[in-house]
Amino acid sequence: EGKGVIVFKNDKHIKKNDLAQVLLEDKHKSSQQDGALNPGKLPAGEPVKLLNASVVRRSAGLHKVMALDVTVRPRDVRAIGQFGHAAVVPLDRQEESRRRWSEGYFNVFLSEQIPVDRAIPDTRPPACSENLVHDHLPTTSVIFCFVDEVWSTLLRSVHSVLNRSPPHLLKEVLLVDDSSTKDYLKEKLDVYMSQFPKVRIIRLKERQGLIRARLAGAAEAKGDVLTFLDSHVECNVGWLEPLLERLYNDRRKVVCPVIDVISDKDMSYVLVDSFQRGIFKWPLVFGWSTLPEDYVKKKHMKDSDPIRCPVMAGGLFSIDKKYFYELGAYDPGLDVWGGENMEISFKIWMCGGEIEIIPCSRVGHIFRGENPYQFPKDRQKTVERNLARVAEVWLDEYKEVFYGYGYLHLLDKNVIDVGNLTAQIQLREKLKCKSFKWYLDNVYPELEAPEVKAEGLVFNVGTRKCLALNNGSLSFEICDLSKQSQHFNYSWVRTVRQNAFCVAPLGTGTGMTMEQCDNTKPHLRWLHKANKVLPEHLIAEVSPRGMFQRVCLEGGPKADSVYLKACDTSSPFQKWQFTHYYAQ
Ligand code: LR7
Ligand code: MN
Repeated sequence: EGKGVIVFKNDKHIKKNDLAQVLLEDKHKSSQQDGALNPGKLPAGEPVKLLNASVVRRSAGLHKVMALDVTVRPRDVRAIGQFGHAAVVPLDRQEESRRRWSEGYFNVFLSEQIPVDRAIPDTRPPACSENLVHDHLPTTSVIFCFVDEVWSTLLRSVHSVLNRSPPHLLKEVLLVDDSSTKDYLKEKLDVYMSQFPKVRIIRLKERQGLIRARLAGAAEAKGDVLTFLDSHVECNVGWLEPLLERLYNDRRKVVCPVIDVISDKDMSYVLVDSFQRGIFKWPLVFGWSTLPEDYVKKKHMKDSDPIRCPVMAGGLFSIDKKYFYELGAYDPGLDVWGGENMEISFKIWMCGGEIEIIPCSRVGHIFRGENPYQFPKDRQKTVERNLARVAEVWLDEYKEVFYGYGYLHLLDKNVIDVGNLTAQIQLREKLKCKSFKWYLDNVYPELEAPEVKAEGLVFNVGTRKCLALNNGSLSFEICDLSKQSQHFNYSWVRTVRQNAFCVAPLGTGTGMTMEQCDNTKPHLRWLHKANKVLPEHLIAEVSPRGMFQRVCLEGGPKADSVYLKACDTSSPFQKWQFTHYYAQ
């Protein structure tokens, strides 16, 4: 008929025209195979429409995931990149393909050659097509935020949603244009998308960054659930229902598809290993990690079972819209890109929710080496500032671990201004969220997160005596573990402290004093690179009369005194060791 066909893989098929009445029956008969279908010939370049299909539900019940895929039998089987295969640049176009790489930091040339609605391999674990879902699932608004996205990948992203989402569950597709500069994303995009009634374009007058762009999209969304996607993805067969099913059963679950890989070089669609979960390492660096084999065995996990994630990657997830707002959405003070995945992950877990990857839901994403758009301010400074906001609001005493791993400079008040955090801190109180320690103990116990770098007695190699704090002044005593006055911490922010007081250098040749600890004061920081085997210096940076100098803490060979002196690598009186050292 020159139109598309909806293929309900396994058991159901419906010929459609533009206003199909899709009748969902309670039980589908497995005898009705899709083998009898003829997808018909479609005019090249014209996407299959699946819109305006109204749904009549005969009764409540359970049905199999509709593996709705008009691309199971694609229009042009000979097109390059079809079926998710690797595409090859012809010899005479290689120069062009190289030249155009930086338009998107992936193979833009090839992306343009492959069909916008190509078929991709069904990468779901086999059990997924047998899983049952409810009829009355919530609807979703799919939100794509983009800035200067490549035309072909933006289109492919939208087509994959339109073609592979059950129409009755897809409320709308919102395209939030974060003030793109490219001409083709203006009128040309409006015209193209006007053929799809479900697609709406929201234009931001000023560049907001992806975080506030998502907030703008969410504010316009009419669906029950918000589904955020990056603008260079391909949703796979049956991707949506398993996500919505999980939320339907528990609205405090926030669910992510498995993120398959679309190669930036040849655009092939590649499935990723099973049992991957989202984690972070210090200082809040996102990564993937395979669940330990014995954990999988102990829990009798199948490759189709949901996987609990300490943090999400950030770009692809579904969340109940009301719940998103109950959680205070994103911190709107986060700028442009980065850190928002940490913020929302900590918020979800610490305030009563859960994050899961649903292996039956698969979405491919082009991973690229660089951002193809400009950052309004310096990229690194933007990300650092976002992370510092997250650390200040959510990490409690563990924020020192974050700063200690390479972000000490952020503590300096005049280096960055993290902005006002009052609203975020109040939100955390209002929601009665649990502590970061609770999160570490319960959600992510595998993370090494000692609160301090070292602690215990501070032993001096030359004198074989230990530091002690008596009546507010530092002295030197025979080591005695039972004396609390001899216990110090070497913190992640490099202070040597006992309770609220920190050892402060006075200057070369002079003694030491104790000062109220204040992480923003660089003069309280000591460099100390020892471990449980090797004692090392305690180095302070002082600037008497404006002259910057590195000096070392020395234990007096004669009197029981400690003082600062020019560093001497051979002097045992300048070598110190704490009783315990933790992961560096
Ligand atoms: O200023 C901007 N405005 C935007 O609208 C910057 C970006 N964007 C859009 C952009 O066009 C894209 O669609 O936001 C989306 C994400 O930007 P990417 O694709 O440049 O980000 P990414 O894939 O490199 O980075 C990941 O981390 C980001 C941190 O802020 C976001 O959370 C991304 O959504 C996230 N992507 C994923 O989770 C996909 C899997 C990557 C992994 C691991
Ligand atoms: Mn991306």
